[in-house]
Amino acid sequence: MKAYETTKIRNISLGGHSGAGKTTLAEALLHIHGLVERRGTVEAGSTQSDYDPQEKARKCSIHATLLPIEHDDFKINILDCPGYRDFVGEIKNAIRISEMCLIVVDAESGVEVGTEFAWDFAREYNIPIAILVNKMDRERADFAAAMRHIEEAFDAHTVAVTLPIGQGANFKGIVDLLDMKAVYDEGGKKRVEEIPDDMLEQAREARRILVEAAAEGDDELTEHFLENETLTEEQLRLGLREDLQAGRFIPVVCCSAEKEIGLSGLIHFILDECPSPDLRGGFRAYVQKDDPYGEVHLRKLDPAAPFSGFVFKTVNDDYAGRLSLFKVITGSVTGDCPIADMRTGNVQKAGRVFALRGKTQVPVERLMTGDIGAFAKLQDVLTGDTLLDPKDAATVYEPTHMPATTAAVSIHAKNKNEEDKIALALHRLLESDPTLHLVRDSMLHQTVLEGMGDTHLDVSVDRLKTQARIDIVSEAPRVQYRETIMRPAHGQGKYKKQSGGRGQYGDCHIRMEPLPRGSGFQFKWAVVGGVIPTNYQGSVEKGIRESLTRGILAGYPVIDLQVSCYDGSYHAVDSSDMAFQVAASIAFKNIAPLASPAILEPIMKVEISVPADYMGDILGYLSSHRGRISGNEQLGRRVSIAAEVPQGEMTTFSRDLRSMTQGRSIYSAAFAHYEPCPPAVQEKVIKEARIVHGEGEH
Ligand SMILES: Nc1nc2c(ncn2[C@@H]2O[C@H](COP(=O)(O)OP(=O)(O)O)[C@@H](O)[C@H]2O)c(=O)[nH]1
Ligand SMILES: [Mg+2]
Repeated sequence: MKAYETTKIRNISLGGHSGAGKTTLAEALLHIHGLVERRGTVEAGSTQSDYDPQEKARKCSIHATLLPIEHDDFKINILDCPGYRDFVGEIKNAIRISEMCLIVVDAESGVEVGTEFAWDFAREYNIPIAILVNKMDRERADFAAAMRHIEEAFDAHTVAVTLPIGQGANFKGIVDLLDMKAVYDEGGKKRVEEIPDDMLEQAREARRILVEAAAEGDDELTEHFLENETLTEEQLRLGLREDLQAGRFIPVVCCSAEKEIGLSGLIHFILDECPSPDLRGGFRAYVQKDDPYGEVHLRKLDPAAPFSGFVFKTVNDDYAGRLSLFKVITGSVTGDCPIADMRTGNVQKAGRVFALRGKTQVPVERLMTGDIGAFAKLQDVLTGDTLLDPKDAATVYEPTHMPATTAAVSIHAKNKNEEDKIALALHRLLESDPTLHLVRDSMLHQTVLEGMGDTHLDVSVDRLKTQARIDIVSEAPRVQYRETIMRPAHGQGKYKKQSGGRGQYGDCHIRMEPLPRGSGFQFKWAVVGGVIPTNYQGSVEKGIRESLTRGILAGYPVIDLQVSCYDGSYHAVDSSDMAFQVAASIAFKNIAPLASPAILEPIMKVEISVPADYMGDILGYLSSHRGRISGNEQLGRRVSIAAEVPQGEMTTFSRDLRSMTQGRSIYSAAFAHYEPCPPAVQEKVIKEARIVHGEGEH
């Protein structure tokens, strides 16, 4: 593939709800450009975009896939995104590096949850939004209704750029309002005609609205429009592009991806109105001063500057090896360039640079500013990294913001001897997915994988199984309970052994007292008159601390208490560090049961955002899961509910919430504090702990 100048590049992300037809559209665009001989389908798992075995099996997109198309003198980089919020890592990065997010909407269903978050992600990074109403061939397709729906849902001003000729089974083509022609796509051949008579009036009115909208944002254009009641073609294009970039209105086009109707109108719109990368405001980079990760500015996409790039995706599998997908932010790059990674400080030769089309590696001479491609086998490069020409070592691009994890699963090898095979596969998995986090919980003998939802974790565990080639068991993680005492108690612990040779002697009296929540542990040395020499203070404390980790009732760490040692005795010859440690732990074992030990459960602070209609269901669910509502707030059509919920009640939270709200919920959960649990829960925890610890100690 030849090198494309920045002004000839268009980067489009396809966002929107799962099932809206993004992948089908991408495939259709490849097809009409002769890039696939036979068009694949999502159902058969034969598209260029959904090439991953899991995408084929699940019949939906999991990855953002790069699919470049060459059209006339232009290169259009399509980024086909998944539609499920679980894959937010892929979606956000792809939208962020594009210059326009084309949100695909199903002509029958209108705005759905996936439409909403694609919108939010694009807005967060100031990426221009356009809407494509797809499936115009469907029986109940209604272009005007879809436009109204979008206006209402987003309180946005929409303007049609193409109009459908016929709807449903009669959908034959589109009116391209940019040049006022009727365009019929037939088997990849486009036929341009005059607008049919019965649509002329409607088309003129739509064109008038389009021109008026284009004239609005710019004084010079407004003036010209008021004088002449129209704009020149050049002014129209300029005005529309500026409006699109400023978000003043949302252009809407229509098509049937399945029937390949309306695609040339879409391409015309992309080439004319989507900003080329040099027209973008810039790419978020840290200002390099005292705090190198503080303030952020927009760095212009400047072809004259030395090379810099942003890694938005890492592929790490047996088939492709390691690929770092990146966007060129400044300058240009070839395989001969030395590359510095700003996170590690490593400098290495780029090696191979290519464009990717799905999984196919397409050789390129050079990637210019704004273009998107991949490096093969760069060492230690991760998603979010900044790659630079070492001469320009002063830029770090800001990694894309990701939401907090909302789901967790504990994993282990079915066969205990294969545990180390998981480790390597896990490492590769975590490297390729910045939205996955690993928590090793040695106390509860569990490895916990945290992610963006149950589907995300499902997919990740499946990948792990394939890569490690072993059987992996995944289950709800065990809850991190704690223990404490509810009232003071005191008593003695004595360790004495005198059977031949040197003996052992330690003796201490301790008092245990509860402390307020959040205090942790305090040790106090209150021995007077040297009944225990102070050099054994550390030994007593150590013995107590060790006992705390072993728990009282169920083996969970004991917190929020003070232990003081106030009396005891020693033996000049037999006393030792060891003997006092043992004596202290004996004391703890004797006294703790007298101090009303109790189990503490972690309470999570949860924030849930759902469409207002679901509020009643959510409140009901929370109260049946021992949740306490601390507030709710109406924000547009959604409500945000704040609550405190015991973590033990949240094992199926993500799944339940999704099914209650048809996936329209977003939530975050973070640890807040510990609280004693109700007696019934305490009993259950103690019973379960016997099983766990019996297993763990084997
Ligand atoms: N009738 C009709 N079906 C379509 C159209 N576009 C996509 N589909 C179907 O909608 C389903 C979901 O499409 P897909 O491309 O996977 O959607 P994505 O999740 O947005 O990528 C598939 O069964 C497609 O065949 C269209 O224009 N018309
Ligand atoms: Mg898809």
